[in-house]
Amino acid sequence: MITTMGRGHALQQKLMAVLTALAVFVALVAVYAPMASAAIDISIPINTTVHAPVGSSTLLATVATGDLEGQVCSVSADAINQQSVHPGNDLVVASDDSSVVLENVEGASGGTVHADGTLTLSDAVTVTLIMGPDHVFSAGLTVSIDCVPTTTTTTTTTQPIQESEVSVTPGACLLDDEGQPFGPVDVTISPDSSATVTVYSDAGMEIVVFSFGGSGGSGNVSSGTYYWDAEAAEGYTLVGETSGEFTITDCSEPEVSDLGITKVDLVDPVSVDSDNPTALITYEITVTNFGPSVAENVVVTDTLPASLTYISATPEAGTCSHTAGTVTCDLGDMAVGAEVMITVVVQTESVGEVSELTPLNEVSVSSDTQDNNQDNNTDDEETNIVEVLDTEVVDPDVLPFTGADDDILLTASIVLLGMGFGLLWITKEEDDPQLG
Ligand SMILES: [Ca+2]
Ligand SMILES: [Ca+2]
Ligand SMILES: [Ca+2]
Repeated sequence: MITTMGRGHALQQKLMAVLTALAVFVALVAVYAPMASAAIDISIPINTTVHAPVGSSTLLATVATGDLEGQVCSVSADAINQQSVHPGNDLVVASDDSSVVLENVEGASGGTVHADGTLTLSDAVTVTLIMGPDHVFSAGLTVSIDCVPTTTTTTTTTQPIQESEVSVTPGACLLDDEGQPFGPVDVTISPDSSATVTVYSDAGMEIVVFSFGGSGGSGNVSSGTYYWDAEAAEGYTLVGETSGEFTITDCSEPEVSDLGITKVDLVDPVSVDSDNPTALITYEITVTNFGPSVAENVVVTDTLPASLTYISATPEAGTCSHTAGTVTCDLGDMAVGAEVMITVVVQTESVGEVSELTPLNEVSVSSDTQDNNQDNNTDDEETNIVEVLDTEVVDPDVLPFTGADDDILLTASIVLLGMGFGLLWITKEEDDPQLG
């Protein structure tokens, strides 16, 4: 009996020790109670001795979860044994219906038992001993729980922000069956369903014309100016253009532009002579687009008269070519107000062959864009050619001077006179018989 009573007394002392440990534990709970929803470490010191049947459960500790209630924790639990060795004693760390088991926590003195798991937190976490074959638990150990809440961070940490890109592409103006202008508009959203693109007819009032989600789509709008913006879906951020504007031009009225052309010569007149039998003439041709629209595919044609020989044609923009006395220059598109100069150099005929003393050089301009003012689409230029003769000036009132010397003339006259008399003398003797 004494022994039994002694054992009973000892048991009572141990129970007191457990209660004391629990009191310390409760005090610690107050210290470690969750202060925020971030990760929390719970350290549960257990310094108690339990005698119980094999397989029985003994609650060792209860920890209030406070603000963490309802969270799903990723749990990492460790039990560090500091005292006796009693194989087979397990500790169950549990909350709600979930638990993590630390097996054989007294398997070795100074040993550490580790377990990972997930706890769905109720209002408390409990630590329960499952007694092993020694019937005794007398550990001085610490159970630490590293609880990382997963509920609130699921969407923000496991789904990185993805990129989304949109494009809005208006097509060229078309005419419907009734001749009304409209334009197709293509909207693409990549990846699918990652943004919403809205097209407005008026940016200030945001009068919505159409709106596309998904992968986008196509719509038709009448001629005019439109605005669009894009809003990324949740979990996406927009890259590239996020807003913009576009215009569908009115193609029911043809585009018009007034082109003008002028041609001038740099030197007039030009002269040729035997020393310089030909001369060069330089023309400057200027093309201007007076608007109101862009002039497309502007072409200049310079028709040289037969008396002028092509040397060169140099445009400020575009290209020029020459075939059989016709210079053709392709100037491309010309913006409103644009001006392009072409320098054309030609050669006159050779002196003595000059047939056109005032050749007329004509030039014209045209384009694919309608020009309602044709009066300024052609110009010409006359250039006087002066042929300087190399002969002396002759006065018809003055005889030509031969340059002969007076004395020579006199001598020649005397000689001729003497020869005349000589001939007369010979003739007379042949005719007079008395003398013969
Ligand atoms: Ca014109
Ligand atoms: Ca002219
Ligand atoms: Ca002239």
